[in-house]
Amino acid sequence: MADFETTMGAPSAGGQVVGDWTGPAAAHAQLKKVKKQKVLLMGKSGSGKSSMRSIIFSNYLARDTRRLGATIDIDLSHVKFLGNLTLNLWDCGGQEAFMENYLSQQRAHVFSNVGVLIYVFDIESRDVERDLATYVNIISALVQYSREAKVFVLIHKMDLVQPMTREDVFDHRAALVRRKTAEAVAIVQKQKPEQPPQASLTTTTTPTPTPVANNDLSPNLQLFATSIWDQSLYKAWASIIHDLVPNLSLIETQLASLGLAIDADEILLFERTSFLVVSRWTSAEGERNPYGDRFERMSNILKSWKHTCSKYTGTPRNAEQFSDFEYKMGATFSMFATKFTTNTYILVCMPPGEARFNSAKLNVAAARSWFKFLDGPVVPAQPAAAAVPGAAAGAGSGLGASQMLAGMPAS
Ligand SMILES: Nc1nc2c(ncn2[C@@H]2O[C@H](COP(=O)(O)OP(=O)(O)O)[C@@H](O)[C@H]2O)c(=O)[nH]1
Ligand SMILES: [Mg+2]
Repeated sequence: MADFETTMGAPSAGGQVVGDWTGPAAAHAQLKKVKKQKVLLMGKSGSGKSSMRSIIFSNYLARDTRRLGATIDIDLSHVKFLGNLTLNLWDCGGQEAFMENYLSQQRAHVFSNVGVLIYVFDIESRDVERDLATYVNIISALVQYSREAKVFVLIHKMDLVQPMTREDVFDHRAALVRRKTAEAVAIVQKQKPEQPPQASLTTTTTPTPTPVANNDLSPNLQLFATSIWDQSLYKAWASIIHDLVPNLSLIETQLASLGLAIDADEILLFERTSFLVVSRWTSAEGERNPYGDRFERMSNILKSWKHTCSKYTGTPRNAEQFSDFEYKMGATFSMFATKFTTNTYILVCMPPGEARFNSAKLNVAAARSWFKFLDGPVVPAQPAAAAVPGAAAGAGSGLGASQMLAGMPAS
C-alpha cells in the first residue's frame, strides 16, 4: 500500500492532491483475481433463509417473502458481487429429512471447501433444544471438513420479540449458541484423526476431512440479531461479505485518500445490487457521529429509494439504477450518493457549503478511475496523468469548476 500512497500523492499543504500515476503497477500487481466462495445458508425450515437471500440479492421487498415456497433440498445460486467475487450460495432446505441427508450421505459434498456458514435460528421456534442439537451436528461436520470456515449465526425474526426485551433475549440465545459451538468443537476434537468419518464410507470420491490436530478448532464465530423488517439484516450481511471482498486494503487506502482529498466526514462504498456497505472511511470529526447504525440504515434507505424509483417510473426493480441522490441539510451537513463504478455506488457526507459540495462531486467523478479494479479481475489501464484537486481546496480557496476539470484524468 505504501507504494500506492506515494504514487497517488498525499494532500499537499495547500490542500491540493496531485496524483502522478507513474508507478501504480506495484499496487495493481497486488490485485487479486476472481475469488469464488462457497457460502452455506442453513437453519430450520421456515427460519427465514430464503427471505433474507431474496431481499439482499434479488431486490425482493420484505412483504414479497410471504409468497416464497419452501426450499426443496439445496437451492444453489451464483451471486456476482463486485467484479471479482462470486458467492456460491447454497440455500439448504431445512426440513429434517434434508438436514439428516446433509449430515450423512451428502456430508463431504456439502461441508467441503466452505468459506462461510450462515446459520439462521428462528427466535419464535418452540423447540429450541432440538434446533440447538441440529446446530451442533452442523458445526461438527463443518469443523471436520472446513475448519477455516467462518460462522455467522443470525438470531432471526427479532421483530417478533418485544422491543424492551430484545437485547436480553438476544444475549441469552447468543450465550447458548456460543456454549453449543464449543461443545461441537469438543466432539470433533475427541475424534482420532485416523477414524474415518461416516460419509467417507459412502463413496470413494469424497474428499478427505481435515485432519484433527490438538490445536484450537473453534470456528471464527459472529452472532447477529436480525429481522427482514428493519436494517439489522444489512448489518449482518455487510459483515458476512466484508471479509470476502478481494483487495479490501487497497479499497480502504483509496477511500481514505479520496476522503482526505475532498475533506469529507464520511464515505461509504456500496455494492450496486445489494446496497451492502463494501467499505467505508470516516474522518476524525465523522467518528464523533453518535449513530452507530447509520451504515446499515443508509443501505436500507437507498435500497428503498431505488424501489420507490422503480415503482414510480415503471422500471423493473432489478433494472432500476438511480444515478444521483442529494441531500443538503441547511447548515448541518450535505451528502450525495451517486453511481460510481459499474458495480458500486458511493455516498459522501460532508460539512455544508455549496462550493465544497460541487467540488466534491467533481472530484468523486474524477476519482472513478482509481476504483476501476472493482469492476473486474482485469487490471485497469493506467491513466496517462491524474491530478485531482481536493475539495478542501475547492471549498477553502474557491477553485472554479474549470480549474478542477483541468486536473481531471482522461477517462
Ligand atoms: N416476522 C418475520 N417473518 C419473517 C422474517 N424473515 C422471514 N420471515 C417469514 O418467514 C417465512 C419463511 O421464510 P423462508 O425464507 O421461506 O424460510 P426458509 O425455509 O428458512 O427459507 C416467510 O413467510 C417469511 O415472510 C423476519 O425477520 N420476521
Ligand atoms: Mg427456503
